[in-house]
Amino acid sequence: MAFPCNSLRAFLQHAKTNLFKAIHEEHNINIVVGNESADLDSLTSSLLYAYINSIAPPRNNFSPLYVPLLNIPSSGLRLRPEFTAVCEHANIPPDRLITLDDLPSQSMPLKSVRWILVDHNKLQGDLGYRYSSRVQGVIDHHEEENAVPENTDPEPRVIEKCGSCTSLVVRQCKTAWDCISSSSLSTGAAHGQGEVAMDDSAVTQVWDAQLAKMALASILVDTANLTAPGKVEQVDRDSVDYLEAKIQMSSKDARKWDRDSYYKELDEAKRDISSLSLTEVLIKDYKGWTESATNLGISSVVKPLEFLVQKADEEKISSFEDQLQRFMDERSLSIFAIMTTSTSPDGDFKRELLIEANSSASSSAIKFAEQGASEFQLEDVTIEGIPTPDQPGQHWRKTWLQKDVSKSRKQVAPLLRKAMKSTDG
Ligand SMILES: [Mn+2]
Repeated sequence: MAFPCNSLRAFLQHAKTNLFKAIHEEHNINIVVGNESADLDSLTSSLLYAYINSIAPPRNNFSPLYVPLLNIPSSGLRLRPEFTAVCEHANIPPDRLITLDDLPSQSMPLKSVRWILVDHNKLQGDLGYRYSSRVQGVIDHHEEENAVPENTDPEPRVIEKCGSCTSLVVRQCKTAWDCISSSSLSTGAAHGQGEVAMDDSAVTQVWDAQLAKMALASILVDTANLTAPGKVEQVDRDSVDYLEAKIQMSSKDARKWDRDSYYKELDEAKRDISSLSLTEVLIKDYKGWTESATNLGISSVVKPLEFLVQKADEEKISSFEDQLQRFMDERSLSIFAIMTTSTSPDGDFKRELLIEANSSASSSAIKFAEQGASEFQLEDVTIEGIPTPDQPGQHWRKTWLQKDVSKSRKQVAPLLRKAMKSTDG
């Protein structure tokens, strides 16, 4: 049965309970999962999609239960202070978010499950190994991997370039969301939810505003408040308009709503990584791939390389170089890249790229460097504390300033993976 209209907070409790039941009683369930970097976009895309579809499931659904899953263990929540900020605005206790720790152990995989991918279009890692054949639906803004079947009916199959995947989820869910809002207003579905000071319509509008603020968080962060060059598409603008209109409908929220200060608050929360160790900074926004039996990892970091070297110095455990090598060894990586973003005090946005390759993969890294030099406008740069060895055939490392700041991991990862494929054998 569909979930009756209620708050996001109540929905998460319902979803967690039903996931638990599905594991132990083996009834059908849909899991809506974001990518393994588990950034804001993955969080909000999966929450929004699961919430709307649980209340208004499509016809011929596999199950009316949609569980939003974060593709990290719960220990990873601590590394994402921006989640705490968003959860507060959406009135969700962060410990109610559903993570990999809530899935059954490897020895007893879920049997009656369909997966819907948001913010990626190929299940990677352990989930991919176990559940790739159960994927039925995708909404994503990364490069097409041709891993999801052509026909995903009744779930969508949308892969389209834009700033934030959440914008595509908003467009997809608009009609259902409007139906939910108007029918709960007319039937008084919100009655008796403990918010005695407000009438039913005001309660529904507050729930809508909380959901809208949650969804807006990642669109604003991913598009730098709709200003990022080369990233913002019409669907991002339309979705922001739509969500802001939802906030305006709740008089309680409309009074306090200020998009610029909301964006600033989230951006600051996201950049506050001072309490994290170097390894935690590298794990915080990390993605991995396997090409031709070789592992690649890319960490996105919101501070410059200089900050990371300093972090290693302060920790006094081992040098930056040694910590990188350990990070690679622990993940069996042959190539590891760090992509940084930062803004100077004068407001200049800067991107850096570091690539580190073991001797077995150095030819792939060199190939990427040749092709990427013009594509990303890479300019050699020397960073104090990061030596660049240049014995041929040995361990390989290079640091660049990436002058084309419009290109992110979405563009760098495919070229690196291509270089790894083409140097195979
Ligand atoms: Mn995304």
